[in-house]
Amino acid sequence: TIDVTLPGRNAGTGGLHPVTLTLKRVEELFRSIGFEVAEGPEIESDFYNFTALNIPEDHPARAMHDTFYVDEKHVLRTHTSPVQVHYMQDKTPPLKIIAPGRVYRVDSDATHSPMFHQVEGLWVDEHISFANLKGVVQDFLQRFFERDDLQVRFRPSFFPFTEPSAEMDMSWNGGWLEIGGCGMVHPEVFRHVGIDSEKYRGFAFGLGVERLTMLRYGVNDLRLFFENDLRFLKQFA
Ligand code: TYR
Repeated sequence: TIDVTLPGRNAGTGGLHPVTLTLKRVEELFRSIGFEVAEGPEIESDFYNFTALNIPEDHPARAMHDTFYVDEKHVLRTHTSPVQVHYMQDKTPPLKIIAPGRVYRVDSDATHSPMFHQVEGLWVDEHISFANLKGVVQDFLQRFFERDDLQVRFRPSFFPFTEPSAEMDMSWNGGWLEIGGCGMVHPEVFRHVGIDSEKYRGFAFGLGVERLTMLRYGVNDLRLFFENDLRFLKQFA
């Protein structure tokens, strides 16, 4: 017989993965200052992942990327920067986007995973300068970590698709931590997508999403995000 008066069993509700929580927060913060969210494919042609970003065949920067090849002409994207290329091909400036998503590299240890997430940023308009880049990144990080005193530091660096290029550090526990790369969009990238580099300039940046998540929640091993251990995941739900 069935006792219809018995209380029902609890249906277990799921929770969101900490990386998903970070992505949602990043999108919300950038949306609030006028950025749109763009997406691109995870399997890219060589052209979008490299060539259009001013990384021609035989360029040493290709070796740095530890690329997973799908076939001779296609790769698992090694960064979210190819979304810049798709977006600039499809639209006309002004452009103001972030592009969050999965990226892949042949790499695996406590601080590297073969699949991880980046958020790309791109703002192209007639009078965009490096000062805008600094302002946007600092404002974002201060709001993301809810710390008005958070400082950002830009160190000269090199990326083929930006000139000048910089690495971004933020102040953390009395020291500095690297959180991504950035720079002013290289004229050669504009040329590949048919944007007039005499008229327009832009900045771009790429941030590591797992990195932001580890800092925000005090997680010290990247692998925890991908082991699907409920004892770990339940702490964020
Ligand atoms: N794509 C670079 C990487 O994955 C990060 C980056 C992104 C650097 C945009 C500069 C830039 O403008 O290492």
